[in-house]
Amino acid sequence: MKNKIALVTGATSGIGQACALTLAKLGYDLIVTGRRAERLEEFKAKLPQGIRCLSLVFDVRDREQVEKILGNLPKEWSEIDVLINNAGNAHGLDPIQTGSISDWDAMLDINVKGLLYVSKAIIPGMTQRNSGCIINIGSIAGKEVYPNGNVYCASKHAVDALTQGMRMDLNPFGIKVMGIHPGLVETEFSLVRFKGDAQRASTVYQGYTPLVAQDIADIVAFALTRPAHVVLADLVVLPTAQASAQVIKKNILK
Ligand code: NDP
Ligand code: 8X3
Repeated sequence: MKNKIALVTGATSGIGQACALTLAKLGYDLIVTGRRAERLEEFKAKLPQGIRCLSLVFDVRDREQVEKILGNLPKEWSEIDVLINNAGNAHGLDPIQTGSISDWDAMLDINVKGLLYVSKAIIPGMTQRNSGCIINIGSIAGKEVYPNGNVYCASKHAVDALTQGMRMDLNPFGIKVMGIHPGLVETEFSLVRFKGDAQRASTVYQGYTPLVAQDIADIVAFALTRPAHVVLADLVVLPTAQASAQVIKKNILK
């Protein structure tokens, strides 16, 4: 019997890569995507034997590319069972009055429109087959707003709304739609947010134990191994030290 197929966007690092590897260990064949081709090649070398992997290099912002690549998958890769919409980032952490429009464009184009473009390419196959599962990686920033988080929070609130909307519209087709909303996870996320400033990025995770990407991957694996009649619809996952977007119990180093 052939393996199920999972497509994971943003599998070049962090949560996406951990999810992809964990799904491979569960026996899924993988389609992994991202802009950094070499990272995807390195990733393939980590896969268990017998797992097939197709890597696709594109920017989720590029609607034409998304349609061309995902609309013309080789036949043996065309029946996608699981879509993990993970690709995304924050760009900047600035008050609305001084924020950069190109950062705003990046967050809305990647986190919201990119997720829509990918979903639009994959959902028709799922509705035709009356089966499938979509997991959208949202954020605590999609449940709360915090100072200077303005547009990133708006983009993740949009992901939350789209997750709920997808669940309703895809309900007649028996397609599971799940929203997983992490709090602070130590990945390349803050490095991207602070434009390569490693010093500033590392301070985000100091003084407490943040989540790691594998914590989210374990939850994705749990969600995907529930029986057919169970959907883990909406889940906020925080490090124990975090009570809300801004309430974090930190050890003050003297
Ligand atoms: P990383 O920066 O480690 O990973 C981001 C991934 O998204 C990379 O694989 C990157 O690939 C991909 N990506 C970014 N922009 C694009 C693009 N334009 N086109 C295609 N792929 C893109 O961060 P995380 O793993 O932490 O983030 C993954 C998701 O989790 C994001 O949606 C993020 O918002 C969310 N999240 C993260 C939290 C955290 O604290 N880390 C908490 C809550 C949610 P490449 O650069 O190769 O294109
Ligand atoms: C990432 C977590 O708190 O930086 O979505 O917004 S946070």
